[in-house]
Amino acid sequence: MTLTRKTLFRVAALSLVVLLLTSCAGQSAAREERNQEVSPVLKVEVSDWGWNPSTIMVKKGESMTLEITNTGSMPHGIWIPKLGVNEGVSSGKVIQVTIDTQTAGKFVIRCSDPMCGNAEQHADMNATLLITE
Ligand SMILES: [Cu+2]
Repeated sequence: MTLTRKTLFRVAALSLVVLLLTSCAGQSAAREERNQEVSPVLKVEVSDWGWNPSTIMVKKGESMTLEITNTGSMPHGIWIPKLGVNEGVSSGKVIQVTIDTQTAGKFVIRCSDPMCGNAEQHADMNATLLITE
């Protein structure tokens, strides 16, 4: 009797573990598929001393990856203070940055490299990220 109960308990516990593992695996696979479907990659050019496009729009909650090419002769980078984005990109290089779009609003994009030009040139490197409701 005791043995049977123990065995039953073990089988039940094992089933539960298997069930949990398979459902977790299923969920993460589904999540990956969704990300691949809706993650647009927007090509952005940073140069000496500006952004193209200078306005980027995305819907709140939609995933967005910026593929940033530095076509300038100086090192630049993307800095979005309010979103915690700060990544440099050397001249001639390409980086990808994923943007957190959970908060709607207007965010200033700046150059992350204060030494990319003189103070005026660097200060002019502004673009706008619009996350709409
Ligand atoms: Cu710069």
